[in-house]
Amino acid sequence: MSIIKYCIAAFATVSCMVATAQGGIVERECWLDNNTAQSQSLGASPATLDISSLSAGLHWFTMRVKDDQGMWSPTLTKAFIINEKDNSTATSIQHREVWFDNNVAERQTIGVTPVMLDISSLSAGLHSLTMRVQDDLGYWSSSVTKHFIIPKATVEEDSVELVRYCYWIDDDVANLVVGEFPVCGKTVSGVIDIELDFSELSFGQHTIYWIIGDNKGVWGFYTGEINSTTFFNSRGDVNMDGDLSIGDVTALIDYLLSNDDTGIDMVAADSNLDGNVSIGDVTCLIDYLLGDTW
Ligand SMILES: [Ca+2]
Ligand SMILES: [Ca+2]
Repeated sequence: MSIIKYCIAAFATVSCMVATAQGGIVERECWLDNNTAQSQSLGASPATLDISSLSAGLHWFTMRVKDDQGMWSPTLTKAFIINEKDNSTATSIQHREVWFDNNVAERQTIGVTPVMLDISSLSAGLHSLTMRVQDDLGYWSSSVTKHFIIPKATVEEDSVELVRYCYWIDDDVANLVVGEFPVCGKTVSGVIDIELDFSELSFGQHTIYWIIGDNKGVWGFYTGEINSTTFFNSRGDVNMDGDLSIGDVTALIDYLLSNDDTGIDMVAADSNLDGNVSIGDVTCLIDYLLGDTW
């Protein structure tokens, strides 16, 4: 219902703008789900609209106004979703799963935290770790993903310590990111846990480049080379078909209504990167499809 209130508020804004420009609004009408045959007249805003007969799912609200010159405004359409009633009474976590590098097929069941994960088989480079939990009603949580880098070398000079890193994506060297290691030392073997900012990265294939800096002020000391890893940013590819389309919006809405994640990439579904899969991700996905930017 709050979406409707938002639509009405937008309607009030449009009404005000038109009224200012043209001298007054004399008629207002709206309709649902592109059904112009059943358009309804509205009173002056704020107005209320009865949506009690609508089923759960995605719906569309469209409105327009007419000024005292007889001119109709352009229509304004907003999407909204009516959820199934949530009768959840979950009380505890029953299962926990993790997987590396979006490889959901090889996910592992883990026990109560803290747990140790074997990463000895992972190659040097960029990796991701994703986790989710299931409650006692059988519902899975949204997945949470962290990225990390496994370095590939050690240094031999005793007085040198590796203290910092920098990385950039594709050819965007101008916006490279520099940070310091949480733990410094002669070697950085193991995992470097770094918060990588992919929030504005477009859908598709990218390459991340990184170098390591030592306490002598030298970058790339230990190998003298720039490291790189090519990866695919699948953010928003909810149905996992390798493309970003309206089909992903549909798949996301189906998941929100059914809570069935079969065939759903829960990591990619969190398109607004807030750690949850919700209606907000639908909006974010539609905005990206329309504007080609996150
Ligand atoms: Ca897709
Ligand atoms: Ca989200």
